[in-house]
Amino acid sequence: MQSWRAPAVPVLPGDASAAPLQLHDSSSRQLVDVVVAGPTARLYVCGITPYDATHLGHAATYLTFDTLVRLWRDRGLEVDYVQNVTDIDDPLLERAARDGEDWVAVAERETALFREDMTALRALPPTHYVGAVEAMDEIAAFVVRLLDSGAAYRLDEDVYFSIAAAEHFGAVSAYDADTMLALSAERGGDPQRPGKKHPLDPLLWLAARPGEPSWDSPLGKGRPGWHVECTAIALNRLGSGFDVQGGGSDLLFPHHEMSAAHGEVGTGSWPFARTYAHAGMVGLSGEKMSKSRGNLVFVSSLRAAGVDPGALRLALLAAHYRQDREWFDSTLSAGRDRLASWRTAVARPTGPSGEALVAELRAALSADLDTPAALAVVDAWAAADGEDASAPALARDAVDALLGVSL
Ligand code: 5CA
Ligand code: ZN
Repeated sequence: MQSWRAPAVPVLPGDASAAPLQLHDSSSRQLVDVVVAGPTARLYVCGITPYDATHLGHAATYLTFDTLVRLWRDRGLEVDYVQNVTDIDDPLLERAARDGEDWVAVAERETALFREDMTALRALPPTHYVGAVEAMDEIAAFVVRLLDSGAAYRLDEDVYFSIAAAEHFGAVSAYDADTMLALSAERGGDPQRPGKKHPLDPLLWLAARPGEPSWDSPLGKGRPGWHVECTAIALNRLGSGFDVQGGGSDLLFPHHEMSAAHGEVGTGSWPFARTYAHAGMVGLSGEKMSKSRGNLVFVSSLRAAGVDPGALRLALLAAHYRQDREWFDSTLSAGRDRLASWRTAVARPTGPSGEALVAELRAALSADLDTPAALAVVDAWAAADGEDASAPALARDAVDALLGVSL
């Protein structure tokens, strides 16, 4: 799939690797040093299911991983960044049927809008942007591999994965059995379906249903389950043991647990990802912002209303990514105020040391992407006086390179 246009990223002076880059790893439930072997960091971020426009929760999650990409780039690393688009799945078909639209048209329109939103927010594009439909053959081939290995089984014409076949099943989320069962039912699983070997076993291939799209494959006509989509797309581009898998916290189980289990069985190697990073949920009026609840604030609506994407970006970065949080009108106005005050500050002829600002920004962001601390560093710089004539230009570059905001 076509990705989107990359914004220019200024190169900053000084030692970008003074502090180790730390992330909270959901699997070990602790902060870990993210140590990249070699010149290229490998990142997989779960992409959208394009049945509706990008809301602020999505945007917050993608900007979290954009911050990580920017930090890696600042450290002189190349980033091999893969993001998928779940452009065939039940929610998409349901929405298209509800609105009397063609599901392909819905997916194309909403994916195009997502690209526009990401471009406006200055998110760095993935190196591989891959739709499930275009990856159909490789996903089916991966399911065949799982069947051949004995880790998958037929139920009627469908194919399921046997979680019992994955030695490390449960290690990604570290959830207990009851939690797993509850989340499976809530998040697209079918623990009640009779005939499965284990209630948690996830669908790998759904045989063609009347009136639904399906694709020819060695498995028969059908379409893939959700988790194996990400497994195949990730492994075929990044290989096993890539550096970070990212997404919102609602993906930890079952999605990331199952993707990792498929990967383990399909490749015989573990871990699938070395670190699992999850962003908290953004809510509105006390509820998770979600399409099914209908309490959405869309990036595109705010853009259409004339909101500066830089203000929106600063509003979204103002809380720590792991914090579940609420969106208020005041969140946006604080972002707007901050953007205005930073713009005023970089328009000054001189300011406090630019080198110190860069070092402090790097330190804050390297500590588990602490964007609130990073914003406070720039606030303090903007509020103080100084004699450094190169500082305003350097501050502008640093805010651009590390926070993605054009001042
Ligand atoms: N296509 C799958 C991933 S393979 C999917 O979950 N799509 S999605 O459109 O539902 O979500 C896209 C990303 O946004 C996921 O990482 C998800 O965890 C995140 N997300 C969804 N809702 C919120 C929210 N309210 N707050 C923060 N992140 C969210
Ligand atoms: Zn995914």
